[in-house]
Amino acid sequence: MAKSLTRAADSRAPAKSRQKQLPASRAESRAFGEPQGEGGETHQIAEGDVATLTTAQGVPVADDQNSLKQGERGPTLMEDFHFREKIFHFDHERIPERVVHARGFGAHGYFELTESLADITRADIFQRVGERTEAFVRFSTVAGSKGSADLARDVRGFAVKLYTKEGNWDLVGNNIPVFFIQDAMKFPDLVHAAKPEPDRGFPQAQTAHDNFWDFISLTPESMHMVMWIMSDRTIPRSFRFMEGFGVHTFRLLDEDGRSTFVKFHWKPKLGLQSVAWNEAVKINGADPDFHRRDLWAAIEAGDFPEWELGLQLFDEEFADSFEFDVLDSTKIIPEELVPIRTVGRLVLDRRVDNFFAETEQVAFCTQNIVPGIDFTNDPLLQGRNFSYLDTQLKRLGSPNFMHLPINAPRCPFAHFQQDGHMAMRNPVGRANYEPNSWGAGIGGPREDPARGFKSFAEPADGEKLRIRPESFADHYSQARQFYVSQTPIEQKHIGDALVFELSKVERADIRSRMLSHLIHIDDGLARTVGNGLGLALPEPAKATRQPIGDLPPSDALSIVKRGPQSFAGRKLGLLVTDGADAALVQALLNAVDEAGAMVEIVAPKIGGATLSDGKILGAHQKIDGGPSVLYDAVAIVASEEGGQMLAMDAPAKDFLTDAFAHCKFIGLGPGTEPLLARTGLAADVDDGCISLSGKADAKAFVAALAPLRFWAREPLVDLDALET
Ligand code: HDE
Repeated sequence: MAKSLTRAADSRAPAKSRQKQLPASRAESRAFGEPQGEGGETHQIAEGDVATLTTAQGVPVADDQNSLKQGERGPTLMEDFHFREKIFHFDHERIPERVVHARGFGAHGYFELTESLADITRADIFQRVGERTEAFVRFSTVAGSKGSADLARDVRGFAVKLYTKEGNWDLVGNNIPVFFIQDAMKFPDLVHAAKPEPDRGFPQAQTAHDNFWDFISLTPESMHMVMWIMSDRTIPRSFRFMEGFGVHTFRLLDEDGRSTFVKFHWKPKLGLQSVAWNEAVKINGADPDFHRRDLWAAIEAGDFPEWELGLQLFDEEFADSFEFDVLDSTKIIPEELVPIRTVGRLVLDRRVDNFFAETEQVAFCTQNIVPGIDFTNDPLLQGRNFSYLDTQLKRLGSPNFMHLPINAPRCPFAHFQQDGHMAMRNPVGRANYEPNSWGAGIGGPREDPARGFKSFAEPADGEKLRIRPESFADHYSQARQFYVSQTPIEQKHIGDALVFELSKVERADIRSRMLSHLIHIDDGLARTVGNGLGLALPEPAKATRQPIGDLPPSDALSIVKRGPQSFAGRKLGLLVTDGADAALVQALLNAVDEAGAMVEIVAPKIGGATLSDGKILGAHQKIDGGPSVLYDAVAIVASEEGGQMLAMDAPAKDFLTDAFAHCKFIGLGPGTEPLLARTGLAADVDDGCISLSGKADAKAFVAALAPLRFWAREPLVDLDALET
C-alpha cells in the first residue's frame, strides 16, 4: 500500500498510539509532569493508566467543571484556590513574541561530521568523522506576527543550535546569504519599515507597502538583498527545500590560534524549490500553516529532512584580493570563486513534543560560539552579538533562560552564576566565588587555559569613528550578478514581484526612486518594471561607486538550475470520484511511493470514493479543503458520471485551472473531458498535461514530474509576460 494511506491513518491515530512510533528511548522517557521530587524521579503513566488531575501544588482535584460558590446560584468564593490558580496561570500564558522572526517552527535532529577539519579548527564538533551532535533547528519568517501565514513573501530564518561537547554553538542564519543593511545601527529602522505601519497597524506580514519601499529606496546598500527577496527564494515550497546561510564571515581557529575565514552553507538534499506568487497567496488562505504542517508531516512519515553543511574556506590573502569586503554582509563570495567543501550533514528526525516549551522558548544567540570558532569584525555580526542576549531576557523574562531544557547545554557545565528569577539549578558547594581556597569538590570549578575559549588575537588599532568603510561602497554589482545568473523565468518572476510590490505603494515618487536604482542593476529589468508600473524611467540614482558591470553569472544563485532531480519529497494531489479506475489509482499510488514522494487523495466527500473495484479509498481532503495549490503536481481520475459532476463543481474547476495557471504537471485520467471543456482548457492542453489512460501510464507520469513545473506554459497564462 502506498505511504500516503498509512500516513493518513497515522495522522488521525490517537496520541497514545502515535507515541509508540517515537524512538524507544524517547517513548520510555516520556513522563507526566516531569521532573518531580528532589531526585528528579518522575511519575510515569503506564499504558492504560489515567492520572489524577491535580493543582500545580499536587493537590488532587475533585471537580474541575464548577467554581466554588456560596449557594447554588450565589457568588464565587475567593477561597477557591483551584479556580484562582487555574485562571492566574492562564492569564500569564503569553510571553512577548520575538520582535522579529516571531512566526517559526522547530524540530530536533543531529549533525554528523563526514569530513574532519582537525587541521583547520580545534572546534570539537569538527574533529571526529561519523560523530553525531544533537541539534535543534528553528525556521521562521521575519516580519509577520506569531499568528501570520506561512507563505508571506519574506526571508526565512534558519537558526541552528548545536549542542556540542564544548558548549552550545548557535548558527543563526537565513535562507538568503546576504542582508539588507551593513551596520546593525540600521536594524531597528529596517524592521520598523517592514512591520505594519505604526498609525494603522497594517499590513501584516507584507513588504508591499509604502514604508518598506520608502526605506529601501533610500538605502542603496539593500539593492543586492532586494534582488534576492524579489526572487522566488522568499516563497519557498517548504523549509525542506531551502538553503541556509550563516551570512557573515566567521573564523575557524586551530590549536595554535591560526585563523581561516569561513562562510557556512546548508544545502538541502532534496534540491531547491519554490512556489508561484499567485499560488502563495492562495496557500495562505487554504492552509496558513503550510510550512509547519509540511515539516511535521515529513518527520512523522519518516522522510527526515536533510541538509549538507558546506564551508567556504579562505585566507587573508584571498580576502585582500577579493573585489568586495568579506566583512560586508551585503555581499556573497561566489561558489565558483571559493568552492564549497562539504563536511557534514544535518538531519531533522524528531518533531517537538510541545511547541511552546521547545520552539517558542528556544533562545538563539549569535554570541554562542565554541572554542575553535570566532567572530569577525562584520559590523552587523558585532551588533547582533549584543542584541540576541538582550532580547532573550526581555522575551523569556529571566537571566536563567538557559536553565530551560531546550536551551541547556548537553555537555557538563559549571560556574558561579546564581539566583535570579526561576533559578532551577544553583551551584552547589561552599564557595560561590573565585579565587577561593576551598579545594576540590566544594571549591567549585576552575578555569582551564588549555581547553578554554580563546579569541583570535586580531590586532586592533585606530581612531574611534562613525563611518562606513569605502570598501563597502559598491551596492549594485552583485545585485546585477544575481539577476544575470537567473534563468529567464526566474528573471521574469523578479520583475513581476517588483511590479506587484511597488503597485501597492501609494506614493509615485517612491516607486520612481526604486526604478532609479534598478537602472544600475539591469536596464531590461528597469524597463520591464517601469512598463509594469506605467512609469517613465527616471534619472539613475547617484551611485557611491561605479558598479562593475561584468561579474560572471553564478549558477549556484538560481533555484531552477539547482532544482531537484526527482519527485522525491514532494506531494501529488490525486482527485478521484466514485467509480474511478481502481487499477490506475493503485498504479499511481505505487509509482509515487517508489519515487519517495507522497500522495493526498482528494474526493468530493471526506469519506472517500468507491472505486471501480468496489473498494472504498479513504480521502485526505474534501475537494473544497484540498485545492491544487497544496500540491506539487496533480492528477484527476474520474468515472464518466463522476467527471460530469466535477465539471459543475466550482472547487473542482479551480483545482484544474489553478494547477494549469501555476504551471503544474497535470495527469489527465479518464473522465476529465467534461472538466476540461467546462474550464475552457480543452484547447490549451500542452506537454505538461499528461494523459493517464490506464495503469501502464502511471510510472512515466511520475518520472515526468521531476522538473516540478512546466515553465514553458507561463508566458501563455500570465498577462505580465505580454508586457515584457
Ligand atoms: Fe536577527 N534577531 N538580527 N538576523 N535573527 C533576532 O533574536 C538582529 C540578522 C535571525 O528562530 C532576534 O531571538 C539584529 C541577520 C534569525 O529564534 C533579535 C540584526 C540574520 C532569528 C535579532 C539582525 C538574522 C533572528 C529577535 C542586525 C541572518 C530567529 C528574536 C544586526 C544571518 C531566531 C530573537 C529564532 C532573531 C536581532 C540581523 C537571523 C532581536 C540586531 C543578518 C534566524 O535579537
